[in-house]
Amino acid sequence: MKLFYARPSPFVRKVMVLLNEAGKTDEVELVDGFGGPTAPNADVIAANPIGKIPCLVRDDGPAVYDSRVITRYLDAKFDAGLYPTGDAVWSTLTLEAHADGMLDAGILCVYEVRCRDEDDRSAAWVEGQRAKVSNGLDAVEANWMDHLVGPLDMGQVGIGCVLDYLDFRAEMGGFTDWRVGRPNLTAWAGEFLARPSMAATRPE
Ligand SMILES: N[C@@H](CCC(=O)N[C@@H](CS)C(=O)NCC(=O)O)C(=O)O
Repeated sequence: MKLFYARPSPFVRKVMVLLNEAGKTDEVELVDGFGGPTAPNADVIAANPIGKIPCLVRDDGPAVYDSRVITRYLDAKFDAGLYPTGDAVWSTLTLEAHADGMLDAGILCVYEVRCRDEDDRSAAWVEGQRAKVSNGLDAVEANWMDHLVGPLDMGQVGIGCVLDYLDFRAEMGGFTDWRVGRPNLTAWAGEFLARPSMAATRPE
């Protein structure tokens, strides 16, 4: 299998964390998939017409995307156990979607700087995206701490990827320190972000 990849991408990172947790990083060949809305990557588009990474090219079937589908696919293939069975799966999927929503908003803030000339940027629109991130983090602090300290799942991995991304792109995205006013999340992150799978995939 080949994975269109870029180390800074938090969506790619979710997939890499799962592979690390499953001990299956050798099963996937990493292929440079760097691109963006104003600099599309033709190889990525050939596999995923939306032009986004991660995109997993299977040896035995059509390409699989986006990140949530890839993680579900690899979890099933390698029996990784990062999605619970029964009704518990709905909380995991919702938290993963919640994390992805914050990442989508955060990436749009970064693209605003990377892809648009200064005169074309909208401060109000970027502020709206930052508010989605901030509201999302407040909701995690208020409602999801019991889930975060439970058995490892892709919801937790998604939140971990959000937090490191906000630090990594703090300057370009104009993100404030997510720790301020969120003591529970801060305490949880201290331990979670030190996991070997998180340390091995940190954005750089
Ligand atoms: N919903 C997608 C989002 C993926 C995404 O936004 N990837 C970014 C890199 S972090 C990308 O490929 N951007 C290129 C583009 O927007 O053209 C997923 O979960 O995989």
